[in-house]
Amino acid sequence: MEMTLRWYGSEFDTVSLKQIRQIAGVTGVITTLYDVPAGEMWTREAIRKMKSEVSDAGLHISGIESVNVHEKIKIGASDRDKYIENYIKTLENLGEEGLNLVCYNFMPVFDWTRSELARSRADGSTVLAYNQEDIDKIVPEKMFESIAGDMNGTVMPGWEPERMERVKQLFEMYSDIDEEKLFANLEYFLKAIMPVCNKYDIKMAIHPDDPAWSVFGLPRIIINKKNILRMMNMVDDVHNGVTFCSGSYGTNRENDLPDMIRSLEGRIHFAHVRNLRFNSDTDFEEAAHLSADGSFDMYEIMKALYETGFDGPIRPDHGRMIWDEKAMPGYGLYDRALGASYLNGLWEAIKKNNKTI
Ligand SMILES: [Mn+2]
Repeated sequence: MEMTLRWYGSEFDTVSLKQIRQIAGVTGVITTLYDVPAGEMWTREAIRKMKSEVSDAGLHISGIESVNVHEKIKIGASDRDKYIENYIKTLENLGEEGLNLVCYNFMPVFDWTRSELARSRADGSTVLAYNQEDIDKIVPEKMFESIAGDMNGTVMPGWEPERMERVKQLFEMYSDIDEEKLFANLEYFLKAIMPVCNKYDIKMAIHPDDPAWSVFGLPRIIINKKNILRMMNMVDDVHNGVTFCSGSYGTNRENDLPDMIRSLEGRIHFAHVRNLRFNSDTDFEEAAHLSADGSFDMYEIMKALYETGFDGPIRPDHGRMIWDEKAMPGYGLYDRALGASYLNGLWEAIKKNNKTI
């Protein structure tokens, strides 16, 4: 296991590499070329520049999150091959540069959905939150406007203004796409990229849908154990793997997180570990990483990862906004640093316990 932090690049992130370097036990970053639109090829020059900036700061790139999949690939449009070709070239360039972990998602239109980006908690911190009744009142095309005021002046991943301008059109594109079609389009995409993944040993790690159910009537497939195992069997190659995100799978309380981890042994290449606090079945907020602050048993999650031999990068996922920090919601320095330290502590204890048995 390697502890990492997500970093959006010096142009976009409020957190610096220097700060990340000072979190004990964090040795790598998970990053991306944030300004390259989905569907365009990543050049070797741009990848090399990103790599050297990170290594100059005494860190290294542990994985890419994300190389976004163009909507035409997800809907299976007649011109999807052109976008898949660009994706393959991007993977080839990443492979040539020695980067071989790629997180991506296959969620229609919205990367993730929350009803609030800055809900106040009793201790004065703010967190991202989800309330189904509030979401049901939102018109999708107005989603961006409804949350824009809480972004602290940052650009939110998955909520780029260009994308939001096209929301209506995107919804129309998905009008005849159901879960089966989405599965078929994912299979087509995976089969097309597996040869380059095998050549460069690139581990693809699909991120679950967040929340893990259909939102605004759009199909969602990466939501539970049954579906993720279906996907693993559909293209049975170790390079077709998973980003295990506890906070996303955990939105559905029927998902038994440690059991899911055990059922995916060998196929989890990357882990996002965070906690949620449920206030009711239809309302949750992103808690501190500590088990006691939320609804998950973080020890059992880390233990399942340990016991299945997980050896990829982990990152504390979203954190609370604390100590008056102004940052991209969920991606401040302070609470993620606390999360990394806590998860490292759990891991050390589990590891040492295992040795004495
Ligand atoms: Mn995640």
